[in-house]
Amino acid sequence: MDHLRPSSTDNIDRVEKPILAVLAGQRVDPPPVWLMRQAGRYLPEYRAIRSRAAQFLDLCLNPELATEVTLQPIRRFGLDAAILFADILVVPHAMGQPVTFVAGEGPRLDPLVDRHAIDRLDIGETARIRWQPILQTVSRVKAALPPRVALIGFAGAPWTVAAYMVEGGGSRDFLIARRFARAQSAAFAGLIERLVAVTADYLVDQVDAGAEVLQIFDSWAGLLPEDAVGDWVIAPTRALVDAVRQRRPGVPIIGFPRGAGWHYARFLQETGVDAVSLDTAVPVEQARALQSAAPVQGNLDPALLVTGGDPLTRAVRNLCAGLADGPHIVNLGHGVPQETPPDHVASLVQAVRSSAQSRD
Ligand code: 1CP
Repeated sequence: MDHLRPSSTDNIDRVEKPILAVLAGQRVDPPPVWLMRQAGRYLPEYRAIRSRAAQFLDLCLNPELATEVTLQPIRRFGLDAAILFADILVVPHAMGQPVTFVAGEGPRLDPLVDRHAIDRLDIGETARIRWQPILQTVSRVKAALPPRVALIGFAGAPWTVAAYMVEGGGSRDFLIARRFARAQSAAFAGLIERLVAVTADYLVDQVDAGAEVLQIFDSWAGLLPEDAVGDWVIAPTRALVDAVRQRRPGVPIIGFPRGAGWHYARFLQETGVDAVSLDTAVPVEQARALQSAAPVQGNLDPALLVTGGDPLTRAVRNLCAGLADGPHIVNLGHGVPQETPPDHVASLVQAVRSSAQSRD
């Protein structure tokens, strides 16, 4: 299998950073590890910093504090990647849609109700100015990271961000957004098109500031049936990947179409992402099949991280053994739960590092 061979174009960075080696198609043993939502409320040092910003977005837009919380899990656990501390809802904020985070309830946005509201959104330079502080965070983190640790930039995928923008906040089923996409499909297509353009600018700016890998979070891909997955998940992600590649070729892009189930293989094939992040529900056989086409990331059950102990250690060993024949980055199937005892993250990392496969 071609992708398992080290490529002759590997540069020094790739040799030094295990995650970049995996994303270039190499098998690394033991595999590199980082966790979605590795910074956050489960860490006491995060809570101490969080209390210094009134609004959650103020924290995201404060380069000094955001740099500190990005680095906290790296210092504590020695993970292989840092992920920029920000939020997918920075993009609606940059487009001029008011976004607030209500304690204990999650995000609130002034919902987009029709085509006029969508036409009024800021794109281009006006939006770019609003995310400048995030880029300062990226460069500060980059300068502070140990040489083996890669810096991951990210954005929400057009569908997931559009869902929050139309719904006006989080939801279990995003019925308002799904109904809007069906009933006003031309207006919704206009929103998606703007999000592709703005998100491409945002990701390119992150690369220029120092991001070495990009991840696109499509947290609500799993709510859609086949036709809508094609229209709102796959086509816009492909357009986004193409736009970023055209401008900054060579930066690996990880797609995370959470809940995509049967559509994972099609997503990988049609979007052109370099790697896929797998949610908890993907069986190991399917993960291995995907792995023959591209590196995979995932997919431990976040509940095991709360549980800890033998069940966690065993699951880590099984995962590492199950995906040891190809390129694999260890991660969760979704974010670190707030209830996680920090020591359990340390145990997870320890279990990964002691998982090297004996191959006789
Ligand atoms: O202090 C707090 O309580 C705020 C909680 C919090 C945090 C720590 C939010 C609000 N966002 C974040 C950071 C965040 N969000 C990161 C930082 C980097 C890291 O992983 O350590 C990232 C990558 C995100 C991405 C994000 N935000 C997603 C995609 C991933 C996923 O979890 O599915 C989504 C859907 C959001 C929206 C969002 N932001 C915050 C919350 C509570 C939510 C979910 C809202 C909901 O739907 O109910």
